Amino acid sequence: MTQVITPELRRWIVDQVVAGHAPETVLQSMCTSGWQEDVALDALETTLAQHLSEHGVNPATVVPVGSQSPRTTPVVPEPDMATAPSVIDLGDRRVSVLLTLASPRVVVFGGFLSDGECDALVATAQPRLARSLTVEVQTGGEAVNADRTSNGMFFRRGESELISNIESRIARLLRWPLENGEGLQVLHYQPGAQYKPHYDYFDPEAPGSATILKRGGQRVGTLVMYLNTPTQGGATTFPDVGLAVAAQRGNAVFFSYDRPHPTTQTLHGGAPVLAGEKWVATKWLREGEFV
Ligand code: PD2
Ligand code: ZN
Repeated sequence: MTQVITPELRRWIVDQVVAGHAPETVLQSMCTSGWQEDVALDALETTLAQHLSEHGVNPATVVPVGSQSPRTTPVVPEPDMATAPSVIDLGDRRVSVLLTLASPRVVVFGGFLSDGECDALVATAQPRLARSLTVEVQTGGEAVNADRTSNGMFFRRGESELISNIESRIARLLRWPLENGEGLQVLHYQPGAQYKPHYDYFDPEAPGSATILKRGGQRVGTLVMYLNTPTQGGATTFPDVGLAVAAQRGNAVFFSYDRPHPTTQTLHGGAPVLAGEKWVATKWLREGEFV
């Protein structure tokens, strides 16, 4: 039977990729819903090549679906800073670039979330909060940690339209597949609460890391989004370089680490909240698909 590539299918393919799904994932979905693999692959490649050329990208520079290298996507999550933009247009939102640092790689964004999104995240997270756990690299499990005196919860990836919209925006901003993201975590800090300096990657030498790394490999990037503005304190700090990013509602701080090593200088913490409260949402990005 001949399978026909309709304009609707082409539009669906573009929508999936624009939403941040990896082309390999789109191919998989098409095969699962009955498309012959060679027809699906052809539809995917011709549709994406046409879409890219319409947007000024030379398709010859883009890696075929399924091939490993060379790649045009960055090796770690990274916004497109090629033109040193002051504003990045993500389609549904224009995000400003407030600060960039080369090493450690840190970028601070303004207006990443709307006030409505911040309020909706807090309201949905509040009834599901529990004392924050940290991943225990010794055992591969999770445990209460005295260095982290916040309450938290995880949303499942794509669990609501609100979460999907934010996850898709993160994928577009950081040019990293949506599937490589862990579920969004919301943290609530009361006065005196803090998150002492730590690294977000998993220590490869620790006995529990092998279990953790099975779910998508190492973490390679973090986006901390501020859902409110604490009255005093609560900055995200990078002690190796003396940087403190003030928590301001709607803004976000991104940092990446291309190796699980302190030489990335990505030691960072949440400074104690001195007055008021602090709400953040964190998205951790893995090397591969987080399952
Ligand atoms: O809340 C913060 O500022 C913060 C600081 C350090 C959050 C995280 N790490 C994290 O969620 O990993
Ligand atoms: Zn952290």
